Amino acid sequence: MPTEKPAKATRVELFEARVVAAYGRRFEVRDRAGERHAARPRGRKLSIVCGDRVSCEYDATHDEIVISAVLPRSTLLARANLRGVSEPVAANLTQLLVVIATEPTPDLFVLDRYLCAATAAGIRGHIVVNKSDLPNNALPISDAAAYQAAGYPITRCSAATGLHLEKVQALLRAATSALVGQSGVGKSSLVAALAPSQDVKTGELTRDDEGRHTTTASRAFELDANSWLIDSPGVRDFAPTLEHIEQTTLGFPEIARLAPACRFQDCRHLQEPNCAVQAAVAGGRLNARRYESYRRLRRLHDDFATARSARSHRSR
Ligand SMILES: Nc1nc2c(ncn2[C@@H]2O[C@H](COP(=O)(O)OP(=O)(O)O)[C@@H](O)[C@H]2O)c(=O)[nH]1
Ligand SMILES: [Mg+2]
Ligand SMILES: [Zn+2]
Repeated sequence: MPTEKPAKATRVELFEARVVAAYGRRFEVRDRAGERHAARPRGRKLSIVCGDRVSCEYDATHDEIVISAVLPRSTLLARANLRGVSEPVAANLTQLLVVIATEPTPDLFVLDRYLCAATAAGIRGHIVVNKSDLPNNALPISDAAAYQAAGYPITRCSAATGLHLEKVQALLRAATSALVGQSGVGKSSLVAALAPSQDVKTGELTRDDEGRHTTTASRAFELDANSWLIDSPGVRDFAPTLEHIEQTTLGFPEIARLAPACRFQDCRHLQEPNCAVQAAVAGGRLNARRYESYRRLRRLHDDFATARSARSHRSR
């Protein structure tokens, strides 16, 4: 009678960790004891982003750490790629700090789209106006008033001089926040000022087209036991994924407040008669630029929907 082979001793240790850096398909995880390890995902299917909590296995045979599973996420910030397909950006955020500055000139439409993405993901959106030491105001009073009326708080600060950094610090307490925005607005400078004990420079640095240094990866920094700050690479443009967004208001809080007074429940607030949103724009009660931003996002949404249905027809 053949004797059963003894099970081969596979020394695999399991542990939980947080993803603190993501470079494409390479990751860095931080375990409960605070140690950082390089890790690779098991298989191609796992979608992993900065901020994720993951189960890891230490494979002693190959002396490597493998991410075997992603634990359930409380929130997921996503963006739409050029085809309108959703791509995850960061997980488990409670707050999105969209940074603008005098330099580079703010694109308020990009700011709006970030704020919509935050709303769609159930994350608090907050505007940070950095480089407030410079003479030009990055956010004119009328625009600032429109954001405040919509319900987005604004904090003006300077990473360079330290002006009002204590306000930003208070904002970050007991939150998992991400800094997003155009390249060069000062996101990495803010992280360096707010998390001085951490080596912010450890992020991979490359030069962009204009020869400036930019971080190529998203990195999470632990501020204290329950406060995390994620620095993300600069972007030229950002489109929110529109799959989870509220269809009649696209994540604009001030439009959501007006929409119940529209004649049609599914009013798109474009040409429809008896539309409370169009009436508010005409009456000066809704900021015209924010409304234009809504119309542009609506157009993008429709373009994505058309492209999606064309693709599904072709694949049939
Ligand atoms: N005047 C001024 N310059 C700043 C401030 N914060 C950052 N900068 C500069 O803006 C440039 C871009 O900063 P960086 O942190 O790399 O921006 P990021 O691309 O958003 O991460 C650097 O030259 C910084 O020194 C600020 O508060 N005031
Ligand atoms: Mg940076
Ligand atoms: Zn309407």
